[in-house]
Amino acid sequence: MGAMTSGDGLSATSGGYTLSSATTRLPAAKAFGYRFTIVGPDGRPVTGFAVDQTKRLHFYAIRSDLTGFQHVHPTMAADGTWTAPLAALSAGTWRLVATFTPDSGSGKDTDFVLSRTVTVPGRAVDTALPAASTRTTVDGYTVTLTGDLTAGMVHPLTVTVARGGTPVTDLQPYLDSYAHLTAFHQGDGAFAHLHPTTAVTAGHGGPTLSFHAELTRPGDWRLFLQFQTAGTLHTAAVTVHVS
Ligand SMILES: [Cu+2]
Repeated sequence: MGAMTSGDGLSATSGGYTLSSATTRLPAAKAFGYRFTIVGPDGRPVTGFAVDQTKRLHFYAIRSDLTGFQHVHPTMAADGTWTAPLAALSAGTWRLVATFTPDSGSGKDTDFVLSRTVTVPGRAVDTALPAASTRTTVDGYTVTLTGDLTAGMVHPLTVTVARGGTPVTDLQPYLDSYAHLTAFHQGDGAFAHLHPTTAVTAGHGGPTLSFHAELTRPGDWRLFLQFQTAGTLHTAAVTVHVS
């Protein structure tokens, strides 16, 4: 993780680096390997990336209505061509987001967030964004958020996980953390990765996890909290309002 951030996930180019792909349409309802390169300031595909949260590149897919969240880890060929293994997408417009930190060149130590949009053909049906809440459930787990969020400032955000009213303490490490938290802004799809401040010190964690939340814009954001128990990954989604 670098000291600076370049891009808010709304542009394919930032700071001289470009998320480049020949693909603008993806097939409907069918798994797809999305191929792309990260082109550096010298015009060539970047092949050297620093590891952040155990991966050299993190990749997300989100539909324009903030449904359909996917978080995958593409593989890179020697020439710098990445392939992201996307599960089937529904018809509509999708934003594909790559986050990475070059390990050399002018972008060394900078966290980049670049994106492109793709179209999936067919009749697109939008889902209304659920109302803002401090609580959501997934797979029998209740996730509760605590923290006041103001745009453009860093705020502590605390997440508590319970099951059947009992605090959960068997969270397994996932990507060097007990939970992975990302957020997308309603309307423009701006991206934020919320960095965990709870260190992984044991084979199991919970029930309380702390994050640094820095959400750049006011409005509603859809948060996706990913955590693992007994080898299974859970993804909880909740809408939060940022003033
Ligand atoms: Cu990732």
